[in-house]
Amino acid sequence: MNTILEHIKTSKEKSNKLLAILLDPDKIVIQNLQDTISKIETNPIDYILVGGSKVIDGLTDTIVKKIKKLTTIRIVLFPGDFKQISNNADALLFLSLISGRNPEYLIGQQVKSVKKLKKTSLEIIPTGYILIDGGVETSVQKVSNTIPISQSNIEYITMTAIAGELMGKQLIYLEAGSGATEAVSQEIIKNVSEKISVPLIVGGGIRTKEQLENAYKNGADMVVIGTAFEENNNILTSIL
Ligand code: 1GP
Repeated sequence: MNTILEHIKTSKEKSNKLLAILLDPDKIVIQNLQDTISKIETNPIDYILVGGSKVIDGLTDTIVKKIKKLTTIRIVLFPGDFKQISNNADALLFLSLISGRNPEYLIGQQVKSVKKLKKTSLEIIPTGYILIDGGVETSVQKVSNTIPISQSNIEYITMTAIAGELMGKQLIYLEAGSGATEAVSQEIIKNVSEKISVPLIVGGGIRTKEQLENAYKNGADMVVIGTAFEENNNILTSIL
């Protein structure tokens, strides 16, 4: 099987747009997990992302193991903290919050994860994570103690993405924050996607078919949906 990064890159070359569902271990109702996963499986979902800003120790690993038993869809960790790294997933978005100026989330958490990563077979994908103002103060902003970039500052967002690519990031993730009231604008997605050559992930506040299609049309290679699915497990049928 291709690595996940190879699959994302090949999909980009072929303009096959990808969709990932984000499950936050902190918000999952374990008793409903089987039903949640079957709702994901009946739709063309490429990846399950698992992660959250505040997750109690050990819970991510427990949830990942349970999801693995229920589906063959590959699991990609999207950790808010190095303690969320689970060897039972398939890959790790090795995030660096390049929009922020907090060294802890630029390099500190990554250093803390090394002991674990040295012993793992997880596919590690260097990802430049860019937090953009999504209209509300999101958990990422609070936990990382960083300031999101204003949606009006397109040039700065684009330069941040380019700098990320030049630093060797294999993916760029434009994040409006979970539960954002304002998703990343079409203009931002278009500008960034035109200026970088690595695949572009977009997430935060995407709830409708129109938003999803617009993100794809403007150059998102993969979209991540969390809150909308969490609030209504049947939403995918109306979005896709
Ligand atoms: C959050 O980008 C993801 O990190 C998904 O955001 O929960 O708003 O869909 P939502």
